[in-house]
Amino acid sequence: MVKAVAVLSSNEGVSGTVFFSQEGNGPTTVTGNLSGLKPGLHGFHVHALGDTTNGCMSTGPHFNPAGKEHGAPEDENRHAGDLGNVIVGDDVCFYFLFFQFCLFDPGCASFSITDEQIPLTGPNSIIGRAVVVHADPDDLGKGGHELSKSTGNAGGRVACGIIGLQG
Ligand SMILES: [Cu+2]
Ligand SMILES: [Zn+2]
Repeated sequence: MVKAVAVLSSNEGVSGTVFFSQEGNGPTTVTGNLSGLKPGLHGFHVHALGDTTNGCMSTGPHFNPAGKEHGAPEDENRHAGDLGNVIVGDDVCFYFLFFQFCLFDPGCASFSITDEQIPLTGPNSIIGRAVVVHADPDDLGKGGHELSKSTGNAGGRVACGIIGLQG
C-alpha cells in the first residue's frame, strides 16, 4: 500500500486535506475534505508540477502524460489529472413558528474518488505533482467554450497543495 497526502491552502480562505492510497497496481483512492468554497461545483484536478513558487499558477497544466484532451473522469479521451468536480452544498434552512433558521454550511466538500489514471508509483506517478481546486465548475470538455478542451473552463485556481508521500 502506497499512501500520499496533499495539504491545500490558498490566500482566499480555502483549505483542506486530500489523501491518496493505492494497493499494488490497482486504482488510486482519493478522499478528503475542503472548506471555504462557495456552494456549487468546483473543478478538481492533478496538475503536472509540484511548484508553488508563484502560488497555484506555477503548478502547470493538467497532468497529461498521454497527450489527450480535457474530459470527464469516465471518458477515454481525458487528461490523467482530470478528476471532475467536487460538490459544495447550499446552506440548509427551515421554518419554525414563522422564523427562518439556517444551518450554515461553511462551504465544505467531502469526497471519495477512485481512479485508474493517477498511480502513486511508476513513470506516471503523481507524487511531487499538485492537486488544484478551482473557482468554477469543470465543464468536463463539453461546454463549447474555447477552454473546454484544455481546462474545462473551471476558472481561477483557488487552492492547491503538493502531493507528497505519506508513511
Ligand atoms: Cu485544474
Ligand atoms: Zn484536464
